[in-house]
Amino acid sequence: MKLMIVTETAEKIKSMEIRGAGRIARTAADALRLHATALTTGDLDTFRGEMEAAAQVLIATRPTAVSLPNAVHLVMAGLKHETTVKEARDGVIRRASRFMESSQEAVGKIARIGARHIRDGDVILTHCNSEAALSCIIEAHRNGKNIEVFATEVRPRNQGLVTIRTLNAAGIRTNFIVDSAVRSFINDVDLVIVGADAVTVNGAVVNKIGTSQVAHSAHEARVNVLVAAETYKFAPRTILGELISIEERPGNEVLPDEIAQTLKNVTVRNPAFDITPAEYIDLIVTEEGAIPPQMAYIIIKEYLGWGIEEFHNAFEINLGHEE
Ligand code: RI2
Repeated sequence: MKLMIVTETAEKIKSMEIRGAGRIARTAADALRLHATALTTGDLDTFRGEMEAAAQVLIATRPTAVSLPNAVHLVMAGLKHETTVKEARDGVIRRASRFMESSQEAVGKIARIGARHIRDGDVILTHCNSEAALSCIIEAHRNGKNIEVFATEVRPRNQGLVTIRTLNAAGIRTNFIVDSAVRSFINDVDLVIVGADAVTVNGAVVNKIGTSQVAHSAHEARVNVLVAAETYKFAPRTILGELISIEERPGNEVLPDEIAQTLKNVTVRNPAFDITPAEYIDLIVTEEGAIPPQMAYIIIKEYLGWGIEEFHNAFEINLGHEE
């Protein structure tokens, strides 16, 4: 009963009713805030245990967007030092509220910084539906720049529809294309702008499946690729060489079960994300400024507070003496 808000939120994240790396993170933080508010126990250990269980349920929903565990850890940080239930509850509420607010502010800052990299007359291509990426495009349009957009369809979940509705409402001239048409139009494009679900320490960007093909085409055509990503999308554990796991979603998102069942030799594969190497990315725009992808470690260390030495201490890793 007490976990209701958490399980409901988790279901909505899993089914993608709530989607987009930033929104997933804010919604998870909010669910923890509401959960802490609803917990009636007077026992600190029970409170901590209930919060930890809720955090695990939320983190387990989707494996790729690092914004989710980063947000959950931010909200839960401090819980082990708080000494009464009231202090712990107030702490969770304060940290969750601060995260939700700063996450929303970050998108506004990214919009202002990203818009500076868009020139009057630019034709921009975007893939999937990223609040951070669209905010840059809309800000440039608001600044009076005459821009035009190519937006992909984004099979199989069609997030491109959300993108074109937003661009249309903003009054931006938009071309809607199927995913496989990117290379046919790339020579008409001046700049690619996409979002991110995760950024690794070596500057690789994990984003909606197809992003690496878009970036590859752009690289071949010498079109710049800009990634709009809040700092909480950077993945601290990649410092340890940990890989980002790529979510594979049900095959029936791609091919209806009635058809798939008649094709006994066919397996439908449906990875939701892919990885674009740093060499295909020109700039990552964060709320702290625009950086080349090779500087990702600075964001992880300076803004998320995770340096290699923290990992060294936290996990007692004897660097250089690993088996
Ligand atoms: P914002 C989305 O994932 C897309 O891959 C998008 O580029 C990324 O999150 C970032 O979105 P999904 O939830 O946080 O649609 O910029 O699988 O909105």
